[in-house]
Parts: sequence; structure tokens; C-alpha cells
Amino acid sequence: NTNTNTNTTHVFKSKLPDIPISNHLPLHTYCFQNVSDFPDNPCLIVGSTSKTYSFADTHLLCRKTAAGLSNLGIKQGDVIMILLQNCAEFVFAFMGASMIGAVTTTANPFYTSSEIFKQFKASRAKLIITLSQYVDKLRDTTTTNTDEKIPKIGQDFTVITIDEPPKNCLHFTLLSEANEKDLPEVSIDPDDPVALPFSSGTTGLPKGVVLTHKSLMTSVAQQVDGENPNLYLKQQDVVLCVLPLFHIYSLNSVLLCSLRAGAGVLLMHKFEIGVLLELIQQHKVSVAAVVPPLVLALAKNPMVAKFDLGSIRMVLSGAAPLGKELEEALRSRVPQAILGQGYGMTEAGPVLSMCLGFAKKPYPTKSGSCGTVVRNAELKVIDPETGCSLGYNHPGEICIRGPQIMKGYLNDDEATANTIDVEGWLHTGDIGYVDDDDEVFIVDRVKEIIKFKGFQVPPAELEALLINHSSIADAAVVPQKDEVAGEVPVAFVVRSNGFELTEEAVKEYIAKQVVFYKRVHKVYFVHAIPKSPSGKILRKDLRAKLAAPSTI
Ligand code: 4UV
Repeated sequence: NTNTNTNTTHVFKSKLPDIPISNHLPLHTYCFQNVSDFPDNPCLIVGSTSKTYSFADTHLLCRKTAAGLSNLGIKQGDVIMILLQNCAEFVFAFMGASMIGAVTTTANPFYTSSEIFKQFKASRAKLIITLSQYVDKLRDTTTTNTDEKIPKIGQDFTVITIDEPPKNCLHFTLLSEANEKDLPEVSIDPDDPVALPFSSGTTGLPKGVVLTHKSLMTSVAQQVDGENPNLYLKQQDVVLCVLPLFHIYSLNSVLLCSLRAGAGVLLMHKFEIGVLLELIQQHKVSVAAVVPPLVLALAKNPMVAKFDLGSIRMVLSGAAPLGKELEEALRSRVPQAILGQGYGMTEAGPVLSMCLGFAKKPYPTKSGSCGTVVRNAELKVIDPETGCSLGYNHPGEICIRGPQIMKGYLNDDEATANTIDVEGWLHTGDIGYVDDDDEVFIVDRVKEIIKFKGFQVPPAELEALLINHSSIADAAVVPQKDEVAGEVPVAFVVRSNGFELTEEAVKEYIAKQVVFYKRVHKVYFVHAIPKSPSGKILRKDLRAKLAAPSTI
């Protein structure tokens, strides 16, 4: 292999020159830095009501919310949990927390009680902001271990609802109507955490990903700053925010990037194709951030033909692989738009690469590519066996280095050390290559994670639940290809001796304990789970079995 040289590292860089990034600024200061240039422009547009908050309104409401959080006793370094679909209050709470040096952990409101409490406890959150309909899950104690002291609303933690508050909960206006003059002076270090999303990374259970002011600020700058921004957002743009803000993709590349660039954000609290098309037409959405299943809907749903999508100038797909055929099918629906991908990973801050077709002075790009490494960062591809750096066109594990990557996993030095090496390279667990035009192509994954419509499904989490079942001796969960979801989790299960256990019973047992996208789609009963001498599940073997069903 002529391109492999153990002594030199082949570092891939952006085609765009590095730019000065003032990454000592707190995230909120940076995002709102240009607000005085466009105070009256629409910043947040609530899809369901068309209520619009200007940049000045938004900035003020974030400061008020910050003051309100502080009045409730939230201090610098404290963690709050946002358990909400997309809405304006999400933005006020996230940016408000940042302003007092607090940290936000975001979670899916569809999580079950036990999923919420796991994250709540691991993050040591002091307060939860949610909707009244989810509060019962915060009281539900049936799924938590009875030996443990169950935290009580109003005593052990505060619950704030953005609608009518149930018993012992407070209303969001307590925050958003606080006096912004009560906002305390805080001095924020660039290495202080600001966001704590959860991700299972390359292996194991979900872990808190410590993203600092420096990481997120740098990531946004890598996308939208400079003479020739990689992701060129204009003040006149209306950016579609239908992907959940509790996931880092939407939070970073939609919300934070739009705030910085002065573009309007159209908030949709859930995906519904008819409503989506209506809103695109009504608000003249110009930039759409999507995931492959949404591309599928836009490309294939017959309703699309009835709407005018002529305002769309850019479609960014990310979080899961986008097939070439699908990309071409979408092209026929929005022929005027530039289509391209971003490649992100929560731990990477999150964006590793972005389509250069989105740049102010765009470059030609190829279908199927995940873009080019962002500026002010280094990417390398290594042989997964030897760790040797590989050159152009050689697939290997993608690694990324730069000020945008996470500080580490929360309270987990071992997992951190297994992901970020001593030279500062973050190992993604993705297999890909860089072609002669510096475009990144992802071809496989060596990590465990399953991606259902771009959502993470950690096999280890499902395996732990399965093994907890009294009639299950051993289990392994792997991805199976699925046309709509990309991948779905399927389980290999070894029954305990003498127990009758049906596929339905296993599916139901899991479904009760997890959010919908982690449900097991198929159960294969086997006599043993293939393992390496060290006890690691041989996932490759199981994936191979799925590819050749007669072998199961
Ligand atoms: O940790 P995570 O759930 O993170 C994401 C983040 C996606 C983003 C973020 C910002 C963007 O601007 C953007 O365009 C996309 O998904 O999952 C990380 C893993 O998802 C797979 C890959 O295995 C990552 O390690 N993945 C993410 N993007 C792509 C992808 C892609 N474009 N193509 C293939 N796989």
C-alpha cells in the first residue's frame, strides 16, 4: 500500500482557508453578536401559530429566562434538562442557561420514565422544562429501582411547564417574565460546559457528552463564518427547523447557525408531511435541514406535487447515509436547490464535514458525498487494525481533531480515553475515505450504534434490558437494513433452559421500556451468541447472518 506510511500522518483539510475564530467568547455572546445589525428581522417563527419573535425579542426573552433561572437558584455549572419538542421556549431556555453559565441536557420528550430518569440522574439536573402532558412520566416510579430514593417534584427538583402547570410544577412565565436586570454577572471560561447531549458513541450505554462554549462556538464558526462561509446562511433565509432541537444536528446547524447568521428559524414541533409542505410554501422556506427519511417523504409523497417548493435553495441532509437514488429523486422535486450532506457526530462538536456546494462561493460536489472536512480542523483516515494513516481513496476509520470536539464524556475518563487519543484525535467509529476532490464518503461503521431515522439506538442498552428478563440467558442486538428507517434493531436471544418465550413477548417486554424507535423489530432465537475470547459480542458475524437469513 503506497499511501500508507507509518511515519507521516496524512491530514485532510478544508479547501476553504482557516479563519480567525474568537473562540474565547461565550456561546450566547457569539450567537447574538450581530443582533444590533438586524434587531427587527424575524428570528423564531412558530409554525403552528405563525407567532414571530424578532431577533431583539428573542435576545430579550433569553436574557429574561436567564434571570428567571437564576432567581430559581440555578447557578453557574448547574444542569437543567429540556424535555421538549421544538418551540420558542426551548430556545429561550437553552440560551438563557448559557447566559448564566448553566448547562443544558436535552432529552426526547417521548422517552419513557426510566430513560428520562437515567439521563436526569447521570447529568444531576436540578430542573426540568417540559409540557404538562409529560409530567406524569416524571412522577412514574414503576420502572425505577425501588431501593433507590425517588426524586420528588418540587422537593428534589423543579419542574417548569410551558403550558398550564400541574400540581407542584411552575409556569414558564416565571422565567420568561423575569426582570432581565436580575441577570447575574458571570465569568465564563471557554472550556466550561454549555450543552450535555447524551450519546453512546462508539460503544456501550448513553453517556453525557460535554460540549463547551468553545466547542459549539467553534463549530458554528466553522460553518457560517468567514468571507466564504461553508454553509452560507443569509439574513433573508428562512431555515426549516423540523428536526428535533434535542438532537445536536438541529441544535447546532439549524438553531445556533441561524442565530449567528441572522436567518429566521421556522419551528415545527413535529413532522407531518401536509403541514410541512403548507408551511414551506407559506413561509417561503429557503433552507431545509433534513434526514434521509424526510428526503424519502419529499421525494416520493404524491402530495408534494401540489405545493410550491420553489423557495427552497438548499437542502442539507445528515445524521444517516443518504442513498444516491434518493438524492436524485429529490432533485427532480426541487430542481432549483443545491442538495448536499453534512456529516456529524455528537462527540465531534458535532460537524466533521459539510457540502461545499453550500458555500457562498460554492464548489462542485458529487452525489453521495458527505461534504469536505470543515475549516480550522484536521481529518485523518486510519487503518482500523494498524492505526496507520491512509491517503486519498483508501477507506478506514475517520478521525477528527480541532477545538470543536467534545471535552470528554461526563464522569467517564475511560470512555473518553477510548475515543479521544493522546494526540487529540477523536475516533468516530465510521469507515470512510476522502476522494481526489477532498470529498468524504462514508461506507461503513465499525461502532455498535444503530441509527433509526438518524436517532441513536444503543445496542448495549437493549441488551441490558433483555438480559434482565428472567427467561433470557443471553442476547445481542444488531442493525438490520430497512428501507424507510435506514436501520432497525433486531435481537438474537438465547432462552434460559426450559423457558418458553415467544417473539411477541420479547418485543412487548422491550416496547414497554423504551422510546418507540428503540423497539426490537425481529427476534431470532439462537443457542448461543458468538463471542470473541475476551467475551465481546461478534457483531460482524451476526450482521453477516442477517444478510444470509438461511444461516440463522
Ligand atoms: O451522534 P449522532 O447522533 O450525531 C449526528 C449528527 C449529525 C449532524 C450534525 C450536524 C450537521 O450539520 C449534520 O449535517 C449532521 O448524527 O450520530 C453520529 C453518527 O451518525 C452517522 C455516523 O455514523 C456518525 O458517527 N452519520 C451522521 N451523519 C451522517 C452519518 C451522514 N451524512 N452519512 C452517514 N452517516
